[in-house]
Amino acid sequence: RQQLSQIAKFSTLHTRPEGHKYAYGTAGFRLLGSLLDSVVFRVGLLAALRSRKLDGETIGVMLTASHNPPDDNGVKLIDPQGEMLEASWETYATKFANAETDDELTKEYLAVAEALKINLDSPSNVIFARDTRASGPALVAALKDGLQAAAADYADYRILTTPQLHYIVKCINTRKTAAPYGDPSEQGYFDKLATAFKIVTKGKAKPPVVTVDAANGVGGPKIRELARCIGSDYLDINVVKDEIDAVDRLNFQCGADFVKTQQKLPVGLEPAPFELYASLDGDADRIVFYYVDEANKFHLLDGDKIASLAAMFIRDLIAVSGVDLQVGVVQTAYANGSSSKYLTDILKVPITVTPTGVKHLHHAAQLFDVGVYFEANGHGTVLFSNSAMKTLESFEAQNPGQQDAVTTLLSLAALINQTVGDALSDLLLVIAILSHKAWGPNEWNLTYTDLPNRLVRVVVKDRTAFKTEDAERRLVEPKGLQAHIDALVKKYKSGRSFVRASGTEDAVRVYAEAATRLEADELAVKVSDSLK
Ligand code: 16G
Ligand code: ZN
Repeated sequence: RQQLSQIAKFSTLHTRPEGHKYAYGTAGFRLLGSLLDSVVFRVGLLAALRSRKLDGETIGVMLTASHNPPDDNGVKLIDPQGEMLEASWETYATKFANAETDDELTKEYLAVAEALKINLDSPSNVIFARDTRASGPALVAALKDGLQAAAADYADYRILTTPQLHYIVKCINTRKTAAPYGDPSEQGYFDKLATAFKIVTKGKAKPPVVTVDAANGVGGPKIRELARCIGSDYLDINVVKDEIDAVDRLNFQCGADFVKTQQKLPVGLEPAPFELYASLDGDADRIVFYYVDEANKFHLLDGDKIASLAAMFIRDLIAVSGVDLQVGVVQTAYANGSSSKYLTDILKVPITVTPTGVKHLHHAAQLFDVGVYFEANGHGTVLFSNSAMKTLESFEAQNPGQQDAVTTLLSLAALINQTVGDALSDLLLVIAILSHKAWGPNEWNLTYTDLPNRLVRVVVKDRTAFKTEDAERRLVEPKGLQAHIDALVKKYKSGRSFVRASGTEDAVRVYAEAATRLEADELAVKVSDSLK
């Protein structure tokens, strides 16, 4: 058929480098940009099929390698409601990428179409965008070839943050429904956030000034644009590390991943005491906050602190409004023990713990009326269920206080990008809450004190030998190891430790926390030693 011969023809322009094994993981395909040409072409084919399978709903393709070094790049698919690609399709992605020859590739394409009863003549719609990496334009060309070969209709949204593309995908697919998500354009995104932010903060204390480190990535220009839409009367923001043209500075000694893993300031930043700072990652889907005190000591406000702040605020609004809704929080085993204790004992908010990885947290959060989820690394969002939205929209307030709380909750639902963690939206959420409370970063930090903790990467012979249960908190295999860890943990006040195989690197990770820095370090070392 014509499509198959087109695929075979175009594929000769995007040959697969020999000897490389590709795998579609939690972050899609991610590796050196120079090794991705054939992969991105083939992802174009798969995106076309995915859209056909879903009756022509629009699928997104994002080209980014997030917090990775500048020479890396990556590609991932976005499903119609702005979620991550359905897990069963990850296998097809991996198969396509690894097909040895053009012929094998067309066979795989046909096999998927047949297995899933996809009509190859049906409509197919795909949109895509990229971050600021130098390898981006060439990969866009490869992607277009794939989409053209598979006869898909496509639109190029050029340079966007990852969450902006998730938002636009959802807007397009909900355009004709009873609950359209928004205008499917970048301007629509800015306007939606700006309007919601102004309603939420109206009449409240002037928000704290915030300085944002944009990791020299796509977030820099976007945040400026967003701030311009909001206006300086409502938001006082400085953007630093926004040299997107200096391509080798992307994520270099700055950005959310650097700040979180090194537990220190971006290099070159000279902070004023008790002022609020934030760092984004390279595609602006993660954010962490921090400040220094009068002794110039660094204090990190990570994903756990954001989740706790958001849960507290939403819980209080629900209480004031009198609506019958339950807010819950989803965490992973990496959440600091103090945050879990604060949520459970002080806020009395239920917690679900899931394995690491955004999709697990996202799904668990969907089970609450209002589900707050954040990984400690700063990726997260808040989900309002459909029924919660209906409850809020139809609620008849008995007094102005109730009305105010309901209006704020509804505006929060618009302010928050509910498709995926979004650094820009999360930034506005945090600032809005601080403005309501008339808090600075120090007051926020004082809600609870993190337990000292240590994360160690241990290279082992075979990481697949490490099997876990109970949301990765306990080892089932190697046999006997968990009992040994339990015995070690018992010796430390507020001790907790777990071991899991990394999903992104060939190593296992050991996490330990305890009452003091010394003890947390010692526990981490002892558990690590027991793995060898
Ligand atoms: C992936 C996950 C991230 C998780 C990290 C853990 C997504 C989109 N990304 O990057 O959420 O924190 O893996 O890495 O799910 P690890 O398995 O190497 O510890
Ligand atoms: Zn990212």
